[in-house]
Amino acid sequence: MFQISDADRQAYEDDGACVLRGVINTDWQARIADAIERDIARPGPFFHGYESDDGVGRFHGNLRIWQNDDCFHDFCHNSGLPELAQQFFQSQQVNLLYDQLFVKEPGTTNPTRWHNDQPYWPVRGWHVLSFWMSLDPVTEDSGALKFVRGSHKWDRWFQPEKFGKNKGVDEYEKNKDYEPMPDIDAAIDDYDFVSWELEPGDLYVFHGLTVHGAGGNLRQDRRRRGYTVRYTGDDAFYDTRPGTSVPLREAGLADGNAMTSATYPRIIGV
Ligand SMILES: O=C(O)CCC(=O)C(=O)O
Repeated sequence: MFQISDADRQAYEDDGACVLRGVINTDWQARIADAIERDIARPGPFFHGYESDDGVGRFHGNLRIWQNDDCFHDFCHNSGLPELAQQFFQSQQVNLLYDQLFVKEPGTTNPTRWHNDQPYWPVRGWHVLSFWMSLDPVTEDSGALKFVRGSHKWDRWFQPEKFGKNKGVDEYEKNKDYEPMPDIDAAIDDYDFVSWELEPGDLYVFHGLTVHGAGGNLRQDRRRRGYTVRYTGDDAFYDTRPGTSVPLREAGLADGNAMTSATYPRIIGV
């Protein structure tokens, strides 16, 4: 099993994001690449692709795809990612939150707007993270993610907004306790960022409250097939606050419940 170092865990705790190299083997990469093509050809019920900003390229988004495809199901449960999440959380239990695709085809200029994830999710608590991988090399000009260093500790909950003109589900209620995302691009020198280029097999690891975004895929020679899997640990509880993503709500859970349910299966622990 892949073992994280103390430095990895410290970077995740301090900065809200870190990178792990060479975690996902080529067999898994090939299987996920095939599963992505299946999802693009026949997306499941939570498809939320975005119109391209300028009519060029294509931005395919979809979530909870593990429930629709055996390969994603197997990967979320049996690839070693739950054990990796456990190492970051130092937790007894790990639950799957959900998985999601962000495929930017060559020449898709749509940026991924600055946001933090946990306001979109019906979860409170500290043990909430994402692993993000790409089946293609990722460079700044193909849409590498950028993270605002330390922003997970701001305890600021930014109002979810759509990532673009959408096809499919993706609408958000207003939550009066959320605040609008500041115009980070207009004050770029005021922020400290971390970002990395990735090779297939590498992972970004980031906290649910870390502010992040990405440019478009300006490359003509390369796709950016981003796939992310999110997990929770002991300190994570179902939260019915308004503003969260409707497809991520679980009718069977009440406010404050442990996450474990059909939608958020317990993978490690009892
Ligand atoms: O891949 C992207 O462009 C966005 C990814 C993202 O925001 C996330 O995984 O939370």
